[in-house]
Amino acid sequence: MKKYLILALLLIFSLQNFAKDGYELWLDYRPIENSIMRSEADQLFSGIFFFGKNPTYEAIEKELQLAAPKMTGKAPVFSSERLNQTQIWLGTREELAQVLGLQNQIDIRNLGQDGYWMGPVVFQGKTYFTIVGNRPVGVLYGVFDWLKSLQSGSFDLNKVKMESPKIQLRMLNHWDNLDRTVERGYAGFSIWDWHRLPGYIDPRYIDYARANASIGINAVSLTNVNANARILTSDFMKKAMVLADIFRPYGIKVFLTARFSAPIEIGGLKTADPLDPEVIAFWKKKTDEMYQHIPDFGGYLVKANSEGQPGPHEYQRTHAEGANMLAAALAPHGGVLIWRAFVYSHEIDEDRHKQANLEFVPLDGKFRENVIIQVKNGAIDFQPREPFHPLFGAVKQTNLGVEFQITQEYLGQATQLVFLSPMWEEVLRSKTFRPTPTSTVAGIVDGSDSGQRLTLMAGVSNIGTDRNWTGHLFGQANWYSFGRLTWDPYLSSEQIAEEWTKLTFGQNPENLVKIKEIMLDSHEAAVNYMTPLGLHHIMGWDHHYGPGPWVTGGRADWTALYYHRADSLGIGFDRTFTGSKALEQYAPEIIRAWSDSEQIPEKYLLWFHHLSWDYTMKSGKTLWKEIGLHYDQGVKSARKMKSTWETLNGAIDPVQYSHVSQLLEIQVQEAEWWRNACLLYFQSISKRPFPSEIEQPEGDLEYYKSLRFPTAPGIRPKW
Ligand code: BDP
Repeated sequence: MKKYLILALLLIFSLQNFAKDGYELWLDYRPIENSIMRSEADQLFSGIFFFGKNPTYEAIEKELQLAAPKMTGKAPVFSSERLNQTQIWLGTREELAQVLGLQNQIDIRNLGQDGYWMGPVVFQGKTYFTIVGNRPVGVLYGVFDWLKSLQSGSFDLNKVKMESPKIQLRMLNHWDNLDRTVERGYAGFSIWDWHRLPGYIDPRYIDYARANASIGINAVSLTNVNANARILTSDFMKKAMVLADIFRPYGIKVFLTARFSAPIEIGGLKTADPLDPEVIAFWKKKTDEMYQHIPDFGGYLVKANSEGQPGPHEYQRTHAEGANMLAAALAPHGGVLIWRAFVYSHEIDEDRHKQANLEFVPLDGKFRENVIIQVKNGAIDFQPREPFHPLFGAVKQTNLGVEFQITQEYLGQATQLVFLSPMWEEVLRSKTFRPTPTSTVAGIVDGSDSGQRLTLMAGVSNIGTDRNWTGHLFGQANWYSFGRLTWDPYLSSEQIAEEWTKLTFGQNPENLVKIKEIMLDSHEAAVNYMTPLGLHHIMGWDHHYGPGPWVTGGRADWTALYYHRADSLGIGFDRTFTGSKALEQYAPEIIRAWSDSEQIPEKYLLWFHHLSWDYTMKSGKTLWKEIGLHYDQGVKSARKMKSTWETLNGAIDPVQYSHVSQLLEIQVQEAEWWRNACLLYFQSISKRPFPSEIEQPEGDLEYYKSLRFPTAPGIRPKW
């Protein structure tokens, strides 16, 4: 009888889980597959004791109430006394010590503000599974980790696990406008419903906070870096305050983007000069008011003197003078000023690659302690692949954070499956050779090589109002993986892919192998069919979606022709000493290796070298032929991703299957579009015969040039 009951219950759970529309993300708790683990969980959920009371523990309680019935079929039991009925102890070290003097058994003082310890603790002959943090949020992180281990089948009741994040500010940057459009957003509109705030609380806000906390994200900037000063008015502060209140129990701090000209636009002043006393007073007053609403306000994120945004240069002041003025207003409240190094101005007649270093290296040592410079992973702009940004390693006394783009602006937007973790891993592991011979980007960003105390990793969000949050189901993997890397920038993409796949699709080992393979091949595939061998910025210049290697004109002529420099003789951007000399901005070890076309990794070849179409590659083939083969390989890989996915038909949830399957069909077509358009164009310039191994493209160049990409709200650039 009992057996039938269990079977019936399991059936109900599986039906409940049937139509997966993606809303639950990786927190889609399901019946625990392993029966031993299920009974362990069952027992643990039957007696949960909190050593304290606070909003974070309430959030944990709610999470357990949600998870336990889905995982074991039973509601969790919260005990009011800590011994008899209790199986799990949850609390901070201090709370545990007060009551039981346990601090010697569990020493977590080295785990910092957000770390946690989890494992069995024996007390008076009975074992309690214990999750301890230095602060309640550590306990929350531990609980999420524990739930994930149950969900992915890796939980071990007897194992002790200690974790602490390597980066302090683990942050999402929303490029969300106040009218709810999202710059470079492809998953609907902004989830911030400014119109109905502060009165109406969309349940999504809470689910958003849960999802972020479950992967360690602890900071969010709510608004577009192309900022609107209205966000700093009292009305909007009240709205932002509601979000901050919702996020606080989940350990998430709110930041806002500050428009440098706000003193003029909302302050009625004639200037925004950072050294003007009235301007200084405006920002101080604004900031004080902000902290009255949001006592733990994180700080401001600023894009200044870039792509037409206002900044200190209008007043002949430096980035440091601008940043420090805002930082001084934040400092008494413990706030942080994040200043972006993405500075593009068409007034300068220099290789765009060089601008950030030219402007920021001379300011090294001039920024206040609570300023951090947020640097994109590469010097151009979130291209499918970029060598690491030369600012990493070039400054000694400036806090540097890294900015990645989770939204796939240049990587197929929301139609393509591109797992970005391998790209981020490549950047984080890049050797900078400065400040020490073994330094890496990760080591600079986490402070271990640079010694900086304030650390930051930011990711431009890919989240919108789409039911599944990210448009493409696999966009969720990028959000997940960004969060995991902010916690530990040394994690491997393979491990992250494995975790996410288990949480999203379950533990079937065959499915796991296939899905992981698709994910781990996807970035290289996209690079191949879009911009192989160091090519970059050859997309349609306004939408940034499909190919546009023929595009010229526009701002400062920073369009495709400027970047690929293809002519009848050759292709590539010479950034060596015979060209723009951008390579000079890296460490001598890199300059030496990369200025030699034979030594530079081929993946960066045309980023730094202009070479003859007939240049001999490592394979012995000509450059022109290799370009062709790479494009073709990209298409082949996309097709393989699709055919591998097709073998999952019937093996995974049908809704998930069909969603991805349809998008992969589009991805294959788009890969062909990129390959054909780029190769036909480059052939028209190089006048070389089409490599015989490559599929001959359908249609001619004029046909590809005539294709138009429909623009949707939110994807139009600002300028
Ligand atoms: C570029 C985007 C543009 C952003 C800019 C930025 O095309 O929409 O405003 O970056 O990072 O990638 O500020």
